[in-house]
Amino acid sequence: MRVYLDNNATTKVDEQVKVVMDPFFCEKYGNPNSLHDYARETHPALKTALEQLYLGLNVDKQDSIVITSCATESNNWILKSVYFQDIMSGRKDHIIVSEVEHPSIIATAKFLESLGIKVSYIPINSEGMIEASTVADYITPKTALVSIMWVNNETGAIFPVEEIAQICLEKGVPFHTDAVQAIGKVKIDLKNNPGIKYLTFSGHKFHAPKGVGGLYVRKGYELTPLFHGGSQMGGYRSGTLNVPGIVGMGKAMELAIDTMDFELGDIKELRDYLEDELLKIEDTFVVTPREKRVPTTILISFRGVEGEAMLWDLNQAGIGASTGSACASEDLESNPVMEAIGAEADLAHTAIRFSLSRFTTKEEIDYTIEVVKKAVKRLRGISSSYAYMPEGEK
Ligand code: C6P
Repeated sequence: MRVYLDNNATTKVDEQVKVVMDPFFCEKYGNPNSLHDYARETHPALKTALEQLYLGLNVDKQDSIVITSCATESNNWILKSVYFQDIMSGRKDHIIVSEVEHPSIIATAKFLESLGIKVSYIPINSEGMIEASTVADYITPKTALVSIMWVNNETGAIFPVEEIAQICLEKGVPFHTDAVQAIGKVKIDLKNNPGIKYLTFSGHKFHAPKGVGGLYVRKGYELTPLFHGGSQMGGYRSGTLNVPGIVGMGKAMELAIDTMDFELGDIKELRDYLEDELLKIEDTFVVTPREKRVPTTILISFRGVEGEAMLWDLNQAGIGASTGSACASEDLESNPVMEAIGAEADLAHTAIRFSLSRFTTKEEIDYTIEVVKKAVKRLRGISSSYAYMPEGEK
């Protein structure tokens, strides 16, 4: 049996998404910016896709959604744009991010730090959560941007983004949120959250293909153009449009929103069942309480079991999971969220992330439970550190 439980890394393209994309490869392949019918026949589908994106995020018509290639691009862009606009001019000198943002925010913030700007990294508490009031303490008159993710990709923790956005609004500081893991899992309503000035999303996290994402920009909030050389995306991001990708992402957004309540109930049931069964294994821990997480994710630690060793056993049995963010999976470092909450080093190395989707089945979860139980037993049996651990700590 093969079981895919790494949906926070990427998702399978929904068949319904593939169907709407298909005509734009070999039939309607014109460049939308050309002046003939090949071009014009792409326009209705592009218009529909943008409408689907606007509707999905409840975006005001006056605001913009700029299509990008992925969330890494959108996140880099917004931070560097703020640098060009507000920091190089000398008006501001400071940005705020959380210490558990995705590497595309953390590494960009560190790069900007190397150029001389001040960066504050907001800590998480012992449950892996950010407290909105903490953010207020870090804001200064020189703060150019606050950027906090909506849902953490490692734990699934839902951060109090609407509250943080309101604080930023009151203090007059632009707020950006990386909503990559929130689409289709949390209700997003940009019309009614005026504090959110920028928002990042990525198609492949909600059953659209890889290679297409977006950056929402509220009216009146400027962006420095990313690519110069053409008129696409209002001149902000030149380059021929990825028509099939955009069309697919629009459809995927529509499906994610239309089916959200219904599907999340089903997924939650499966996730809770998996979590309950795995927590029956002794010395097993989950950091963030369920009610503070999206219903698709579990980050779980089995004391005495190296995360990478567990992944190996799971993979041998046909199960795809992860030790955390796919972008950091090759460095064999401990899980950054576990580190940030101050977990002991040996526990931080044991975290495994299971992330479900609308395609996960009960049979797959039953099989996963069986495989994990066997793997924990086997790996603890050969773990010298677990064998010598005092009974009280086992
Ligand atoms: N996180 C994970 O395994 P791209 O691939 O560039 O569209 O997405 C980057 C990204 C940005 N923000 C968040 C919160 C994310 O989760 C991701 C992707 C994957 O957790 C791959 S590293």
